Amino acid sequence: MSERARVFFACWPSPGLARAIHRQALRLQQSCKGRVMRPDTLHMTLAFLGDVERHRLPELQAVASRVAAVPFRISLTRQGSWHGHRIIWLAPEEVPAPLDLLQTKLCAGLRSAGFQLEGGSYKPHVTVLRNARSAPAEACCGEGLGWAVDAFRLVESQRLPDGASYRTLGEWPL
Ligand code: 2AM
Repeated sequence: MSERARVFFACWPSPGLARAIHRQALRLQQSCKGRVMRPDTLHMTLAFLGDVERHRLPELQAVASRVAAVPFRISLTRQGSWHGHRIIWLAPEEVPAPLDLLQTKLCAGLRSAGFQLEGGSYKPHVTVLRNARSAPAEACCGEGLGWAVDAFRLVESQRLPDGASYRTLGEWPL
């Protein structure tokens, strides 16, 4: 096992919601093409750390356990693309205050523990297609997919030829 782990914090949908997001991804794939993310890999990233030395993983877990945040609901109502239409995502119309606070507190805790994070504004989203060829024709994905977020995870990403494989290193309730 390598001495470094590629890690990030994210919210993970329930299996039922992941299936509903996946169905929307399959609909989008018909026009946008690209590769559909497997239902079990769908997530909304809170903070991406990149490569971290494994002996520091307990520090990440300690930061997460100190984050005080409350559960919240979002509705994935928007769909769009980035990176020349290669990434297709679903996103909430608005960032509710508890999501903003969770992400802000987590990032502040990580930075004060000495971890480096990219700057820039937080844009919560669930990537559903990669290597797509065109943007979604509609900016709205129907009535929206409701998501009651009540936990967040620390996850290790292993990049494999047929997509990423994710391993949960810890989960914290809100
Ligand atoms: P995204 O693809 O949904 O945007 C693990 O790599 C996850 O961290 C990715 O699924 C990605 O979410 C997110 N991430 C955020 N910033 C990243 C970066 N600079 N490089 C790779 N992944 C990043």
